[in-house]
Amino acid sequence: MKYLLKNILFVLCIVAPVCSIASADDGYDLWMSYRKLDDATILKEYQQAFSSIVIQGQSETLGIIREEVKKGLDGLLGADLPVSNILTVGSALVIGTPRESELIQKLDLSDKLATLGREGFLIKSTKINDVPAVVIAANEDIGLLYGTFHLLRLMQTGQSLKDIDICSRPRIQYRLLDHWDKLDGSISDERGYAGKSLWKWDELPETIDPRYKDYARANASLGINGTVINSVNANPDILKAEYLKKVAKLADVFRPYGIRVFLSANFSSPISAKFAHESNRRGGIGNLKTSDPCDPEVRLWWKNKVKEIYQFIPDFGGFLVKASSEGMPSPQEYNRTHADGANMLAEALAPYGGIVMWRSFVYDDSKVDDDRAKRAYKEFVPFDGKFSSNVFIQSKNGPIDFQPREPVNSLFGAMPRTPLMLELQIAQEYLGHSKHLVFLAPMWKEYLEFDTYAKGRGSTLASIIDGNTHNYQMTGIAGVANTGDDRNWCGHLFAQANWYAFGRLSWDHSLTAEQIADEWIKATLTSDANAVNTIKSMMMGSWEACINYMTPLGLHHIMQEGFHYGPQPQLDKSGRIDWTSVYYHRADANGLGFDRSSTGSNATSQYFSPLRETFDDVNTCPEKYLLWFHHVPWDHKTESGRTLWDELCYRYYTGVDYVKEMERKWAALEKDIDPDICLHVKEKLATQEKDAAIWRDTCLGYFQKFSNRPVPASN
Ligand code: GCW
Repeated sequence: MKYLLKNILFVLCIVAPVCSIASADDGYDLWMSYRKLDDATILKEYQQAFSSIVIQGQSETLGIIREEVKKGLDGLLGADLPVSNILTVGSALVIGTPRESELIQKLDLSDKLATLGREGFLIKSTKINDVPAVVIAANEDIGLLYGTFHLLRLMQTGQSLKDIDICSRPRIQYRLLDHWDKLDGSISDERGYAGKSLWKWDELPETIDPRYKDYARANASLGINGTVINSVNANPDILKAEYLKKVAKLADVFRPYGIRVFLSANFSSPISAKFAHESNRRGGIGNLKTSDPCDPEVRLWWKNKVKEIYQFIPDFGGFLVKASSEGMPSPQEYNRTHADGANMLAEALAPYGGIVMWRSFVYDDSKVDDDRAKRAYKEFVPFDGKFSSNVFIQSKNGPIDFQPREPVNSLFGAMPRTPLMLELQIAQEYLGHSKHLVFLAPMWKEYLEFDTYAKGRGSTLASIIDGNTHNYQMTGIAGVANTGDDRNWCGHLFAQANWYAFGRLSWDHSLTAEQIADEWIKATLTSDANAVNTIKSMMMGSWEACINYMTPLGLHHIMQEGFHYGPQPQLDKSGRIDWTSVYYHRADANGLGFDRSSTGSNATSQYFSPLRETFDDVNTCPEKYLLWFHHVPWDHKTESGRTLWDELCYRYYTGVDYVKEMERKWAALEKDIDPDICLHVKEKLATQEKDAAIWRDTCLGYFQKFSNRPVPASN
């Protein structure tokens, strides 16, 4: 008996892990696992609507569509649907362009298609030869791919397709992921929190990791159409032929998914290594002594380099450039301007249809202004209208640096003759890395809906970057990627939702954060209505909670230096003040906050009226920006009636309490969620709770030294 028991235990030990591996969800499939739908009514509707799939035409993209639609419908419906190019009896999903598909041509959709551009699509229920059909039509195959993913999304979220009739096209033209990946394969010191780079430079160009295709597929499912594959702190080696060959292989994989490759370029690339400056961010792969953009040899170097790139990558997208920032080389070193530098590159790229994305994230030159928040505006606004037509100025959402909350960068609206491209950060550099659950869609919506008043009421950030306010001829948005080679791509399962949200908003910034959360949860985790609502409620308040336990009421940049994770409100041992927490929070016996009003740095004057006045007056400044724009006395009465000090304490406690609440909510979902995912998130939340309490206690403990008022034990 004892022997038998021992054997049973042995078998259990062997078998149990095997079973759990087989059934485990490791997060690799992202929002595309296509689990069978469990709502019987909707399942029946779909099963009746689709007894076959008909796709006419041949191309690599159509091949991908065949694969995707088969995988998606088979998975969601638990079926094995035939895919062919002939319409038979029953009911069908018919996908095609009028050019390749006579079935689509017959429907005469030309009026609608004329409004959809190259990437748009329509989905419509109709009849073809008396056969009931749902049709996905577009002008180009890439539109069909986007339409296919959209149909699958509608089905994943259980929406009825009866009488469906929708048209969709992106509101923004360039929708990019910016990777801050280094050529040695690391991202960790470039704000990557999910392992190493996806790009295996040492294996390329010979070996093509299958994951490249999955990466492209995930992006295409959201409508992302470009990727900058290397860090803005660009290693000039990326432009050497040996790397271009590798990049070309990635571009080949991404192309049929509608994704173009872009590269970050180091401004001093033309310089010979022997003349390069000391710092490792300085260039040197050419044979010149200078990278002066007005030097004919330098201009020729770039023209030749660009020509070479297009020989490897015929649809190369262009360059992203970080200059005059954090030690990166720049035209200003030769007394040239941002426009001189950007236009030189633009001229080389223009014949091939390439663009330049020149970043406005500059703060190296202390002569410009003492207040870092004012620098981009001061350096770029005078050059409005001076950039070539294929140059974007790419600007971070806020004036400082991807903080938990900032007002919108005053540059937006102030450059009517220069297309501004918005740069968001999907990676949570200042929002708990991949350890904290922080859903960023509400944050991005707050920025997108921020009214700059550039041309009167309604000049929202969204309407600036989609070209409506100033009639920009090019429009663009970029998100700093949060991907890495972790099995689940993003480190935290919930960080996938931020990749998802960025993609969805870049296609249509009018979507609500709730809708995006709802889609992501249903596609990724569960369709159980109660569970969906609970998870949504966790996600929707998670950003505000993070602000509360890190930087409430407009505080900013009080994170650990360098690492940007935990709190560090105090100076480090060096006693240096510039760009430290002390510079930003300015706590003293009188109060807290950075006076950027007209009595201080006057950054408020960079905004349009009436924002300028609203921000300038401590009594009308929105409380969320209070300490961003004002140095506020500890006893100042806030909207709640509490003093500044009491409100600060209240916010820090509220933030931590929210995390505890998320833990409670998550624990109650055990039966609805895959066990591995359940445990993974549970552990992350425990870390978040611990961290949030550290933030609260460190910051309140430190500020108390100035406020001299008691910290309560709880709210
Ligand atoms: O936020 C800061 C980061 C740097 C980054 C820089 C930038 C890529 O701390 O790591 O460098 O911004 O955006 O250029």
